[in-house]
Amino acid sequence: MYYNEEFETLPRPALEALQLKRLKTMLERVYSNVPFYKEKFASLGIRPESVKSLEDLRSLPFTVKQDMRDAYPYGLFSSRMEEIVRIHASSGTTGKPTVVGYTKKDIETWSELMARSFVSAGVHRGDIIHNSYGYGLFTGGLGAHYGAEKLGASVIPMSGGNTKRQILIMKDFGSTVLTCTPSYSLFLAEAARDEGLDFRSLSLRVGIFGAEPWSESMRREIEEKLNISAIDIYGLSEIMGPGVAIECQEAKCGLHVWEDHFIPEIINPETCEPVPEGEKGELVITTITKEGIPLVRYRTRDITSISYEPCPCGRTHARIARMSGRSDDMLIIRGVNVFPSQIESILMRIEGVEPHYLLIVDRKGNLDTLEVQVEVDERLFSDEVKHLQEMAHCIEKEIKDLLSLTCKVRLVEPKTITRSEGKAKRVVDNRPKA
Ligand code: DLL
Repeated sequence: MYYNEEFETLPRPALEALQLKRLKTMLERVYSNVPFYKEKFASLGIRPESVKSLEDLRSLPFTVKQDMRDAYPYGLFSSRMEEIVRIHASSGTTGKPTVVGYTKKDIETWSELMARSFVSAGVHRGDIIHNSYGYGLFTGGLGAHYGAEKLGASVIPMSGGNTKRQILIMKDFGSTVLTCTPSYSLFLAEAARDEGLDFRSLSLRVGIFGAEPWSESMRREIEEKLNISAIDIYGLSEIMGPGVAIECQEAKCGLHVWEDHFIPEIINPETCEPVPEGEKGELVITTITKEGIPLVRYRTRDITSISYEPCPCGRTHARIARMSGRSDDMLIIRGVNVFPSQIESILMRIEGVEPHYLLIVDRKGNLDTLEVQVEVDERLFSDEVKHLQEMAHCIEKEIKDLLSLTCKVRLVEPKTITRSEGKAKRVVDNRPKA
């Protein structure tokens, strides 16, 4: 089953011809509308018309998260603000988020790609989609929502949180599809069991999980505990949001990248040279139809491999393997993207806090936990305990305000945190590996 059979099964020569045509149009667009790209291309002596084949893409410069930060908030937009109908944002590396804008056409494209993704996962009209991705600046909630409506399924806009209510609604409304982070699905299953509810008695059939790394063993656990088929979906706000790539229910082996809208490349993150098909490297994506904020060779920092082997489902779009890590230090804790530098910038604003800290990430039950250990001025320890508690709560609140993430702050005496001789070790991640 396809949503858009013509494009999903386009023979590769036609698909590549379409990519090249769209790539050229996109390059013209950013060259005339985005000074950042005009200057970058000019400094390398490149003009949009220098790109004559898909291979020529390799001569173009990369775009990185820092470029988006430098252009904060709207500097990389390629449409006038009058054309932008939606704005989303995700974590930047320090205080400021990365901002993306969508034109009406971008929202239509995104909705279609999410609708295709739903069908690829085995979802159809008549399904009741329980959408527990967060609604808001995060792209998960609204991205899945618009795709579900485009498909013509019924969507329940649950957003995250309030687990007991989620379970009640899932049961009473007869949800057949669950969309949320993989860890939250297991949390829901556990909470349901505590309520005396067996997931097997529900109508749930399919789960579409992403926004954080997960593993094949986690898939097995989810499929067993929720009695569903679990599908991996990938995306990132910079490129669009959820629905950049998804597994098909037929093969569940690699995620099809919607190549009529995105050109994927895999590079060695150190040398930036392309790696051969099937070998692991960093995923780089060029958007070829976006209007609001098209990106040339965006370095996602996600590690995967690519395969152009035909797939039993009949889709001709390349498949990327399940994400196996990142080439930077970004953590994903309960679906929230966290850079250690963001927490550091909060800590360093607080008087009495020393520049020595450690983030301890763990998994209790099925939920990620974060403890922030930080050294504070010795004198604080001679003060009343109340002061220390107040300070810890204040830091917890600042982190919650910036990242929407609940954590535990533990203030420790100077020299408690082990010093490293080389690069400081800021993170201990005790979660099971993907
Ligand atoms: O997480 C978009 C999304 C929402 C994807 C819902 C899937 C489902 P960001 O908040 O910008 O966007 O985070 C993007 O999350 O670069 C990956 O590191 C990670 N990520 C997303 N999907 C997966 C996945 C959304 N299926 C960052 N497996 C990406 C592993 C994933 N990591």
